[in-house]
Amino acid sequence: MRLLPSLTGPTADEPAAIQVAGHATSRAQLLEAAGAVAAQIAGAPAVAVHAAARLETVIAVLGGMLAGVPVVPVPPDCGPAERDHVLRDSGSAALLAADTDVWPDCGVPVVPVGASAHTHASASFAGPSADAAALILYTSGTTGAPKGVPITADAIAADLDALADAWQWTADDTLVHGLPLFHVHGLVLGVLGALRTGSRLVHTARPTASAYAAAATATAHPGTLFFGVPTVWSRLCADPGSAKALSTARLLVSGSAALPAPVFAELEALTGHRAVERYGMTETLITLSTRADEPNRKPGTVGHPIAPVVTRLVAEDGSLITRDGATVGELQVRGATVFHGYLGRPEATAASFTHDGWFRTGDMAVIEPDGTHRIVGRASTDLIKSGGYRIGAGEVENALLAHPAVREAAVIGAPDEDLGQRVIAFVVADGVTETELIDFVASSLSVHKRPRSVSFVDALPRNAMGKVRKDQLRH
Ligand code: MCA
Ligand code: AMP
Repeated sequence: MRLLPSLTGPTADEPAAIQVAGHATSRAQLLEAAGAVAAQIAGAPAVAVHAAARLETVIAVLGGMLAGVPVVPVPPDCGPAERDHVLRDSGSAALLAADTDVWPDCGVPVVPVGASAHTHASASFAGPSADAAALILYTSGTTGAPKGVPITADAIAADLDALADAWQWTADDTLVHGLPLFHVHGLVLGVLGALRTGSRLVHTARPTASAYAAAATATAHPGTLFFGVPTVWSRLCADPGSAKALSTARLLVSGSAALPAPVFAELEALTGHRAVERYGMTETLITLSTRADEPNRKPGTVGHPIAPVVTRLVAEDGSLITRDGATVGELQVRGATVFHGYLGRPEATAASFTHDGWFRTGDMAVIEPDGTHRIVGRASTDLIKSGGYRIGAGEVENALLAHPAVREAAVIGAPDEDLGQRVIAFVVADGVTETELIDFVASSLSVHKRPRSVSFVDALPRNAMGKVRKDQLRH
């Protein structure tokens, strides 16, 4: 497949080149198993994948891509409300899963995926065409249900090649991470990145400190390149014995949320590494990064735009902000890694691009005179980042309002040492407990979207127009 040349490249037969949650395979066997999947789904308009952290998920994603069918990874812990929305909205004709008993009521046929399937069919599939959607990833907005983001093979290739250059990422690396396989970080960078560069992959199932330490000290092919969200790095620092094991690594890379400066410093003290920090979005892939060949990487900076991308800062009145290292503006980006629009949402697409074609990230940033970028926060408080997950306040509010005891609901992100932000809810409700409401959200959406606390109030603070004053909500 053009996007993933390492599947048939010189090291394709290396046993155990790809390891996920303790199960190992060669790239050649991965391709064989993916070919068996592709043969079953060829011609489908889109196919969903039950994206558990297991080898079969990688096979299913590759199978869809091999067949040129857009792949829609679905969080394995998501409840019926979120799952049914994603399946319906994406037009998925089938669900690929290791376990056929999963989601028997999901409304589409479940196609089993096996790791040991053999077929010679893979050679007859060309893979995704360069400008068609290879993946459709669902991501939260400030209101409503998650939106589909179609991502082309061209955008993925451009992003991965630029990151390989920035991070000096080669086939000699062993990439280690344990991030979820339904977002850009874990799936595009963490799986397709390894398969494009030809590096080995060790996916640890969960991104725990002990699992990262074990991969760093493995006798065969110890990890050289480690990925994590800031919560992963701060939890690693809380376990100094494990953290020290990563001192033999080549590069630690942080992203998906801001890496706090004290965590950057602690990580350096324990491992000797100044982490590379990079910034991106589902809609744009990774657009900014510090570099491996820039040893004095500073905390709080996300470097320069990667090669296929340009950026600008824009003030509220639409004027351009000069790169003075002080003035904050909205970061806008354009280039080969940026998507072309949300699936079936022309209004949302129109709102997210400027009239002259720049994508409005909604993130506020500062650019130093030398072009170094710093992200200072988000324009809207209704998009919450918790443990690196993007969570829309509106989606959680709607889930709470679906409970018969809840009359009003407001959700915000509160600062949190461990998660960056934690989802907290304020409700007007009778005859229901905090735990019942948390469980209700956890079982209708993905578990990570659940409020960590629910406060019962007599009324929500509102302005004269009736809009909730979220600035007046305090935990
Ligand atoms: C707790 N659990 C519950 C409940 N309470 N389950 C059901 N109902 C409840 N009420 C259980 C869960 O089942 C699960 O159990 C466990 O609690 C999860 O705990 P939680 O505190 O939610 O999470 P965590 O395990 O501590 O997770 C921290 C984490 C995670 C590992 C850092 O947040 C994570 O993986 N984040 C990565 C997000 C990411 O990849 N984002 C990238 C987006 P059990 O353990 O048994 O399963 S892409 C992006 O942002 C861009 C492009 C970029 O720049 O990268
Ligand atoms: P998602 O669409 O889940 O990929 O989330 C994208 C959002 O994550 C961005 O709009 C930022 O708010 C945030 N983000 C990603 N990387 C960073 C970073 N290095 N620093 C600060 N925020 C980040």
